[in-house]
Amino acid sequence: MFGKPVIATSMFLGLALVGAATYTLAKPSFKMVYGSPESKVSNVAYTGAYTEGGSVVTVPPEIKPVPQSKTHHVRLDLTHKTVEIADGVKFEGWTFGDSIPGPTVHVRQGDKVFFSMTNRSGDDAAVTFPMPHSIDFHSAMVNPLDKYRTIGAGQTLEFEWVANYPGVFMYHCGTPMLLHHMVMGMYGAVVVDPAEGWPDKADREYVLVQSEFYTKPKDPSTPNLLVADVDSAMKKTPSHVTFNGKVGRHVDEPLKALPGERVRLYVMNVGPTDTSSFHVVGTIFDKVYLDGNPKNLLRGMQTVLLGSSNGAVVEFVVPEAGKYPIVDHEFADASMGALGFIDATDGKGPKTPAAH
Ligand SMILES: [Cu+2]
Repeated sequence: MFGKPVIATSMFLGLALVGAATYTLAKPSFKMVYGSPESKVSNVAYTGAYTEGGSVVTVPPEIKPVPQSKTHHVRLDLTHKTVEIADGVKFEGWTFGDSIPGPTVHVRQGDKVFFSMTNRSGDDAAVTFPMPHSIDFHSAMVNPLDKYRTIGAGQTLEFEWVANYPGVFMYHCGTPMLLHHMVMGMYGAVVVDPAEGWPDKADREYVLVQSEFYTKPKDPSTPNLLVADVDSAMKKTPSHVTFNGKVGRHVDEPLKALPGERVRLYVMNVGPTDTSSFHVVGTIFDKVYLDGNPKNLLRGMQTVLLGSSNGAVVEFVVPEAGKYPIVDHEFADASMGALGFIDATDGKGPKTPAAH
Protein backbone atom coordinates (compact mmCIF):
# COMPACT_ATOMS: atom_id res chain seq x y z
CA MET A 1 0.00 0.00 0.00
CA PHE A 2 3.02 2.28 0.35
CA GLY A 3 4.27 1.45 -3.11
CA LYS A 4 2.91 4.43 -4.96
CA PRO A 5 3.91 7.09 -2.41
CA VAL A 6 7.38 5.55 -2.13
CA ILE A 7 7.78 5.54 -5.90
CA ALA A 8 6.39 9.05 -6.11
CA THR A 9 8.75 10.23 -3.35
CA SER A 10 11.68 8.56 -5.07
CA MET A 11 10.77 10.20 -8.35
CA PHE A 12 10.46 13.55 -6.65
CA LEU A 13 13.85 13.17 -4.97
CA GLY A 14 15.34 12.01 -8.24
CA LEU A 15 13.95 15.00 -10.10
CA ALA A 16 15.12 17.30 -7.32
CA LEU A 17 18.62 15.84 -7.57
CA VAL A 18 18.60 16.15 -11.34
CA GLY A 19 17.38 19.70 -10.94
CA ALA A 20 20.07 20.47 -8.38
CA ALA A 21 22.75 18.91 -10.58
CA THR A 22 21.55 20.90 -13.60
CA TYR A 23 21.49 24.08 -11.58
CA THR A 24 24.98 23.39 -10.26
CA LEU A 25 26.29 22.78 -13.78
CA ALA A 26 24.67 25.98 -15.03
CA LYS A 27 26.39 28.08 -12.36
CA PRO A 28 29.50 29.90 -13.58
CA SER A 29 32.73 28.24 -12.57
CA PHE A 30 35.09 31.09 -11.82
CA LYS A 31 36.35 32.99 -8.85
CA MET A 32 37.43 36.57 -8.37
CA VAL A 33 41.02 37.20 -9.37
CA TYR A 34 42.77 40.11 -7.71
CA GLY A 35 45.90 41.49 -9.29
CA SER A 36 48.05 39.91 -12.01
CA PRO A 37 51.73 39.35 -12.88
CA GLU A 38 53.88 42.43 -13.26
CA SER A 39 53.53 44.27 -16.55
CA LYS A 40 56.27 44.18 -19.17
CA VAL A 41 57.62 47.15 -21.08
CA SER A 42 59.80 46.63 -24.12
CA ASN A 43 61.19 48.64 -27.00
CA VAL A 44 59.81 46.27 -29.61
CA ALA A 45 58.90 48.33 -32.66
CA TYR A 46 55.56 46.78 -33.58
CA THR A 47 54.37 47.57 -37.10
CA GLY A 48 51.31 45.32 -37.56
CA ALA A 49 47.62 46.18 -37.33
CA TYR A 50 46.59 48.84 -34.81
CA THR A 51 44.11 46.43 -33.23
CA GLU A 52 44.06 42.68 -32.66
CA GLY A 53 41.58 40.44 -30.97
CA GLY A 54 39.22 39.14 -33.63
CA SER A 55 35.60 39.47 -32.63
CA VAL A 56 36.62 40.58 -29.13
CA VAL A 57 37.59 43.99 -30.54
CA THR A 58 35.01 45.88 -32.61
CA VAL A 59 34.41 49.49 -33.55
CA PRO A 60 31.18 50.91 -32.03
CA PRO A 61 28.27 50.48 -32.53
CA GLU A 62 29.14 46.93 -33.62
CA ILE A 63 29.31 44.20 -31.01
CA LYS A 64 29.79 40.50 -31.77
CA PRO A 65 29.27 37.44 -29.58
CA VAL A 66 32.21 36.63 -27.32
CA PRO A 67 34.15 33.54 -28.45
CA GLN A 68 33.94 30.60 -26.04
CA SER A 69 37.65 30.88 -25.20
CA LYS A 70 38.39 31.90 -21.61
CA THR A 71 41.42 33.92 -22.70
CA HIS A 72 41.69 36.72 -25.23
CA HIS A 73 44.65 38.51 -26.76
CA VAL A 74 43.79 42.16 -27.27
CA ARG A 75 45.90 44.87 -28.84
CA LEU A 76 45.03 48.55 -28.96
CA ASP A 77 47.87 50.64 -30.32
CA LEU A 78 48.21 54.36 -29.65
CA THR A 79 48.11 56.63 -32.67
CA HIS A 80 47.78 60.30 -33.49
CA LYS A 81 45.17 60.83 -36.14
CA THR A 82 42.92 63.44 -37.73
CA VAL A 83 39.29 62.31 -37.49
CA GLU A 84 35.95 63.76 -38.55
CA ILE A 85 33.85 64.81 -35.53
CA ALA A 86 31.07 66.54 -37.53
CA ASP A 87 30.27 66.70 -41.24
CA GLY A 88 33.23 68.44 -42.86
CA VAL A 89 34.85 69.20 -39.49
CA LYS A 90 38.22 67.58 -38.78
CA PHE A 91 39.87 67.20 -35.39
CA GLU A 92 43.50 66.42 -34.70
CA GLY A 93 43.18 63.75 -32.02
CA TRP A 94 44.98 60.93 -30.22
CA THR A 95 43.53 57.42 -30.32
CA PHE A 96 43.41 53.88 -29.03
CA GLY A 97 43.31 51.52 -32.00
CA ASP A 98 43.25 54.38 -34.51
CA SER A 99 39.66 55.53 -33.86
CA ILE A 100 37.73 57.92 -31.58
CA PRO A 101 36.22 56.39 -29.54
CA GLY A 102 38.59 53.44 -29.46
CA PRO A 103 37.32 49.95 -30.30
CA THR A 104 35.00 48.15 -27.89
CA VAL A 105 36.51 45.18 -26.08
CA HIS A 106 33.84 42.51 -25.53
CA VAL A 107 34.60 39.66 -23.14
CA ARG A 108 32.78 37.47 -20.62
CA GLN A 109 32.90 37.56 -16.84
CA GLY A 110 35.76 35.37 -15.63
CA ASP A 111 37.72 35.69 -18.90
CA LYS A 112 41.38 36.71 -18.90
CA VAL A 113 42.65 39.41 -21.26
CA PHE A 114 46.28 39.39 -22.37
CA PHE A 115 46.64 43.02 -23.35
CA SER A 116 49.32 44.72 -25.42
CA MET A 117 49.71 48.21 -26.76
CA THR A 118 52.48 49.95 -28.64
CA ASN A 119 52.84 53.71 -28.49
CA ARG A 120 52.96 54.57 -32.19
CA SER A 121 52.36 58.27 -31.72
CA GLY A 122 55.75 58.92 -33.31
CA ASP A 123 55.10 56.83 -36.43
CA ASP A 124 54.51 59.93 -38.48
CA ALA A 125 56.58 62.46 -36.60
CA ALA A 126 56.42 64.82 -39.56
CA VAL A 127 52.69 65.28 -38.83
CA THR A 128 52.35 64.86 -35.07
CA PHE A 129 54.49 65.29 -32.03
CA PRO A 130 55.16 61.95 -30.26
CA MET A 131 53.60 61.79 -26.79
CA PRO A 132 53.78 59.48 -23.79
CA HIS A 133 50.52 57.58 -23.14
CA SER A 134 48.98 54.89 -20.94
CA ILE A 135 45.75 52.93 -20.47
CA ASP A 136 43.40 52.58 -17.50
CA PHE A 137 40.83 49.77 -17.73
CA HIS A 138 37.92 50.38 -15.34
CA SER A 139 37.02 46.73 -15.93
CA ALA A 140 40.24 45.48 -14.28
CA MET A 141 41.37 45.13 -10.66
CA VAL A 142 45.14 45.66 -10.78
CA ASN A 143 47.86 47.92 -9.40
CA PRO A 144 47.55 51.14 -11.44
CA LEU A 145 51.13 52.15 -10.69
CA ASP A 146 52.28 49.04 -12.56
CA LYS A 147 49.69 48.23 -15.25
CA TYR A 148 48.63 51.78 -16.00
CA ARG A 149 52.18 53.09 -16.36
CA THR A 150 53.03 55.60 -19.05
CA ILE A 151 55.09 54.47 -22.03
CA GLY A 152 56.93 56.60 -24.54
CA ALA A 153 56.72 56.56 -28.32
CA GLY A 154 58.11 53.29 -29.70
CA GLN A 155 57.55 51.34 -26.47
CA THR A 156 55.22 48.38 -25.95
CA LEU A 157 53.33 47.62 -22.72
CA GLU A 158 51.90 44.17 -21.95
CA PHE A 159 49.85 43.03 -18.97
CA GLU A 160 46.89 40.80 -18.16
CA TRP A 161 43.65 41.26 -16.27
CA VAL A 162 40.58 39.21 -15.44
CA ALA A 163 37.01 40.45 -15.89
CA ASN A 164 35.68 39.90 -12.36
CA TYR A 165 32.46 41.86 -12.80
CA PRO A 166 29.98 42.05 -15.65
CA GLY A 167 29.26 45.52 -16.95
CA VAL A 168 29.85 48.38 -19.33
CA PHE A 169 33.19 49.87 -18.41
CA MET A 170 35.42 52.64 -19.61
CA TYR A 171 39.05 52.62 -20.61
CA HIS A 172 41.08 55.76 -21.11
CA CYS A 173 44.56 57.21 -21.14
CA GLY A 174 45.67 58.17 -17.65
CA THR A 175 48.80 60.14 -18.46
CA PRO A 176 48.98 63.71 -17.07
CA MET A 177 47.51 66.06 -17.93
CA LEU A 178 44.73 63.50 -17.96
CA LEU A 179 42.02 65.92 -19.04
CA HIS A 180 44.13 66.85 -22.07
CA HIS A 181 44.60 63.20 -23.10
CA MET A 182 40.88 62.54 -22.66
CA VAL A 183 39.86 65.61 -24.62
CA MET A 184 42.12 64.42 -27.42
CA GLY A 185 39.94 61.30 -27.78
CA MET A 186 41.74 58.60 -25.79
CA TYR A 187 38.84 56.49 -24.49
CA GLY A 188 36.62 53.54 -25.29
CA ALA A 189 34.37 50.89 -23.75
CA VAL A 190 34.73 47.38 -22.40
CA VAL A 191 31.59 45.23 -22.31
CA VAL A 192 31.76 42.26 -19.96
CA ASP A 193 28.89 39.79 -20.40
CA PRO A 194 27.68 38.08 -17.21
CA ALA A 195 29.09 34.54 -16.87
CA GLU A 196 25.57 33.12 -17.02
CA GLY A 197 24.58 35.45 -19.90
CA TRP A 198 22.14 38.36 -19.93
CA PRO A 199 18.74 37.58 -18.36
CA ASP A 200 16.81 38.36 -21.56
CA LYS A 201 17.41 37.59 -25.20
CA ALA A 202 17.96 40.77 -27.22
CA ASP A 203 17.12 41.01 -30.91
CA ARG A 204 19.51 43.93 -31.48
CA GLU A 205 22.61 45.00 -29.56
CA TYR A 206 24.57 48.21 -30.04
CA VAL A 207 27.32 50.12 -28.27
CA LEU A 208 26.96 53.87 -27.72
CA VAL A 209 29.91 55.84 -26.34
CA GLN A 210 29.04 59.42 -25.45
CA SER A 211 31.77 62.02 -25.22
CA GLU A 212 32.36 65.78 -25.38
CA PHE A 213 34.89 67.55 -27.56
CA TYR A 214 36.43 70.87 -26.53
CA THR A 215 37.94 72.49 -29.56
CA LYS A 216 39.23 75.60 -31.30
CA PRO A 217 40.39 76.16 -34.88
CA LYS A 218 43.97 75.15 -35.44
CA ASP A 219 44.35 78.35 -37.40
CA PRO A 220 41.84 81.17 -38.06
CA SER A 221 42.18 80.47 -41.76
CA THR A 222 41.07 76.82 -41.32
CA PRO A 223 37.88 76.97 -39.23
CA ASN A 224 37.00 73.34 -40.03
CA LEU A 225 40.31 71.94 -38.83
CA LEU A 226 40.11 71.82 -35.04
CA VAL A 227 42.47 71.06 -32.20
CA ALA A 228 41.79 70.46 -28.51
CA ASP A 229 41.18 73.50 -26.31
CA VAL A 230 42.13 72.66 -22.73
CA ASP A 231 40.95 76.08 -21.51
CA SER A 232 37.37 75.39 -22.60
CA ALA A 233 37.68 71.87 -21.18
CA MET A 234 38.58 73.39 -17.81
CA LYS A 235 35.56 75.69 -18.10
CA LYS A 236 33.36 72.71 -19.08
CA THR A 237 32.16 74.39 -22.26
CA PRO A 238 32.18 71.74 -25.00
CA SER A 239 31.90 72.57 -28.69
CA HIS A 240 30.56 69.13 -29.71
CA VAL A 241 28.85 66.29 -27.85
CA THR A 242 28.74 62.99 -29.70
CA PHE A 243 27.55 59.41 -29.74
CA ASN A 244 30.37 57.26 -31.11
CA GLY A 245 32.67 60.13 -31.91
CA LYS A 246 30.79 62.20 -34.48
CA VAL A 247 27.94 64.68 -34.37
CA GLY A 248 24.93 63.01 -35.95
CA ARG A 249 26.71 59.71 -36.66
CA HIS A 250 23.55 57.76 -35.92
CA VAL A 251 21.34 60.30 -37.66
CA ASP A 252 23.18 59.39 -40.86
CA GLU A 253 23.67 55.76 -39.82
CA PRO A 254 20.62 54.99 -37.64
CA LEU A 255 20.60 51.88 -35.50
CA LYS A 256 18.29 49.39 -37.19
CA ALA A 257 15.51 47.53 -35.39
CA LEU A 258 12.04 46.17 -36.12
CA PRO A 259 8.74 46.73 -34.33
CA GLY A 260 8.36 44.38 -31.38
CA GLU A 261 12.07 43.71 -31.11
CA ARG A 262 13.96 43.96 -27.87
CA VAL A 263 16.90 46.33 -28.22
CA ARG A 264 19.87 46.27 -25.85
CA LEU A 265 22.15 49.30 -25.79
CA TYR A 266 25.49 49.23 -24.03
CA VAL A 267 25.81 52.91 -23.13
CA MET A 268 29.07 54.38 -21.88
CA ASN A 269 29.38 58.03 -20.94
CA VAL A 270 33.12 58.68 -21.02
CA GLY A 271 32.72 62.41 -20.36
CA PRO A 272 35.46 63.49 -19.84
CA THR A 273 33.49 65.84 -17.56
CA ASP A 274 29.80 66.07 -18.45
CA THR A 275 26.88 63.86 -17.39
CA SER A 276 24.43 62.19 -19.77
CA SER A 277 20.67 62.03 -19.23
CA PHE A 278 20.27 59.19 -21.66
CA HIS A 279 16.81 58.88 -23.20
CA VAL A 280 15.12 57.28 -26.20
CA VAL A 281 12.03 59.18 -27.37
CA GLY A 282 8.92 57.06 -27.85
CA THR A 283 9.73 54.14 -25.59
CA ILE A 284 10.37 53.35 -21.94
CA PHE A 285 13.40 51.44 -20.74
CA ASP A 286 12.00 48.08 -19.67
CA LYS A 287 15.23 47.22 -17.86
CA VAL A 288 18.26 49.30 -16.96
CA TYR A 289 21.33 47.67 -15.42
CA LEU A 290 23.39 50.45 -13.86
CA ASP A 291 27.05 50.12 -14.87
CA GLY A 292 25.88 47.07 -16.80
CA ASN A 293 25.58 44.69 -13.86
CA PRO A 294 22.33 42.63 -13.98
CA LYS A 295 22.12 42.89 -10.18
CA ASN A 296 21.70 46.69 -10.48
CA LEU A 297 18.25 46.42 -12.01
CA LEU A 298 15.85 49.33 -12.53
CA ARG A 299 12.49 48.95 -14.30
CA GLY A 300 10.37 51.31 -16.37
CA MET A 301 12.92 54.12 -16.62
CA GLN A 302 12.30 57.13 -18.89
CA THR A 303 15.88 58.41 -18.58
CA VAL A 304 19.06 57.06 -17.05
CA LEU A 305 21.55 59.49 -15.54
CA LEU A 306 25.15 58.61 -16.23
CA GLY A 307 27.99 60.46 -14.53
CA SER A 308 31.32 60.75 -16.25
CA SER A 309 32.64 57.16 -16.59
CA ASN A 310 29.27 55.54 -15.74
CA GLY A 311 27.87 52.92 -18.08
CA ALA A 312 24.56 51.12 -18.34
CA VAL A 313 22.82 48.36 -20.18
CA VAL A 314 19.52 49.76 -21.42
CA GLU A 315 16.82 47.47 -22.81
CA PHE A 316 13.53 48.38 -24.39
CA VAL A 317 10.97 47.04 -26.80
CA VAL A 318 10.31 48.94 -30.04
CA PRO A 319 6.57 49.51 -29.63
CA GLU A 320 5.61 50.01 -33.29
CA ALA A 321 7.05 50.99 -36.65
CA GLY A 322 8.72 54.37 -36.43
CA LYS A 323 11.89 56.35 -35.91
CA TYR A 324 12.95 56.82 -32.28
CA PRO A 325 15.38 59.64 -31.38
CA ILE A 326 18.25 58.77 -29.05
CA VAL A 327 19.21 61.86 -27.05
CA ASP A 328 21.10 63.19 -24.10
CA HIS A 329 18.07 64.88 -22.51
CA GLU A 330 20.36 67.63 -21.24
CA PHE A 331 19.28 69.45 -24.37
CA ALA A 332 22.28 71.69 -24.70
CA ASP A 333 24.20 68.44 -25.21
CA ALA A 334 21.64 67.15 -27.72
CA SER A 335 21.89 70.47 -29.56
CA MET A 336 25.68 70.10 -29.65
CA GLY A 337 25.37 66.70 -31.29
CA ALA A 338 24.23 64.00 -28.84
CA LEU A 339 21.44 62.84 -31.11
CA GLY A 340 20.80 59.68 -33.12
CA PHE A 341 17.96 57.38 -34.18
CA ILE A 342 16.66 53.88 -33.80
CA ASP A 343 15.17 53.27 -37.24
CA ALA A 344 12.26 50.81 -37.08
CA THR A 345 10.55 51.98 -40.26
CA ASP A 346 11.41 48.88 -42.31
CA GLY A 347 9.09 46.60 -40.38
CA LYS A 348 6.18 44.84 -42.03
CA GLY A 349 3.83 45.96 -39.26
CA PRO A 350 3.73 45.71 -35.49
CA LYS A 351 4.52 42.38 -33.90
CA THR A 352 3.40 41.41 -30.42
CA PRO A 353 6.09 42.56 -28.03
CA ALA A 354 7.59 39.84 -25.85
CA ALA A 355 6.24 39.82 -22.29
CA HIS A 356 8.88 40.68 -19.67
CU1 LIG B 1 47.51 59.66 -23.64
